[in-house]
Amino acid sequence: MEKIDIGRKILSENEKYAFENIMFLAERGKLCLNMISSPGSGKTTILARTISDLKDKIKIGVIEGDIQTDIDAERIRATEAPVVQINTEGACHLSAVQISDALKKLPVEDLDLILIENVGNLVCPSAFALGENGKIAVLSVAEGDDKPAKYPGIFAKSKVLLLNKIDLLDGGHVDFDIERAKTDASRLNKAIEIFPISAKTGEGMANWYDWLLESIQKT
Ligand SMILES: Nc1nc2c(ncn2[C@@H]2O[C@H](COP(=O)(O)OP(=O)(O)OP(=O)(O)O)[C@@H](O)[C@H]2O)c(=O)[nH]1
Ligand SMILES: [Mg+2]
Repeated sequence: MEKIDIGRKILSENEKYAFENIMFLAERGKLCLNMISSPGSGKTTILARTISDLKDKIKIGVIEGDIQTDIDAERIRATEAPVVQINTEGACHLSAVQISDALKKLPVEDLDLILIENVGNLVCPSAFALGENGKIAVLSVAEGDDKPAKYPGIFAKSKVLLLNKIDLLDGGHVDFDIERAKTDASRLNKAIEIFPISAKTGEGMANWYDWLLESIQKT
């Protein structure tokens, strides 16, 4: 019986669109980052605060990925940034063809930066290239400091790790050893930049903004 390797074929189709997205962005000199984390680690909160805090410096467009609803797109719309919502209707990750369609709906020429919020999940999104210039992993201190060791894929592939919700460390509400998370992530990925932040209080966000502005300059 002939063996059909369906998994490989789907990935190849995704890679084809990812390559088209890479070309589309490169021709226009635009930086595009793919934000990945578990549900609720604070992706949308980080995006909204980043847009507001940098509004006098850069124009940011957002592609929101969720299984259902446009709740996150509404939160981004409140910042007045252009946003496209994608509903995957059950799929646990965004795919490159969805990003290709979304890029056509954004005013890309007017933007300095495109941020993609992937479907909340530490596993599948890391396996599907979207044509982005880099992945940004978010891990909140409420999730446990063992996550880089237990879910290595995303930490191995990301340019930046945002350790969010550090405000919760004050008062001992959660046990999270920042040094352990940093050591484990750096062991998986020597180049990863790690910024402890609180999207709620703004603590540490300046380091993330400096990295973003420098990366836009280099693109
Ligand atoms: N204490 C604290 N809470 C935060 C922080 N950042 C986000 N939150 C809260 O965490 C919850 C989830 O935040 P979201 O921004 O919706 O998380 P998300 O990663 O976008 O979630 P999904 O899109 O569902 O995957 C909200 O109640 C936020 O107010 C933070 O730095 N500190
Ligand atoms: Mg969100």
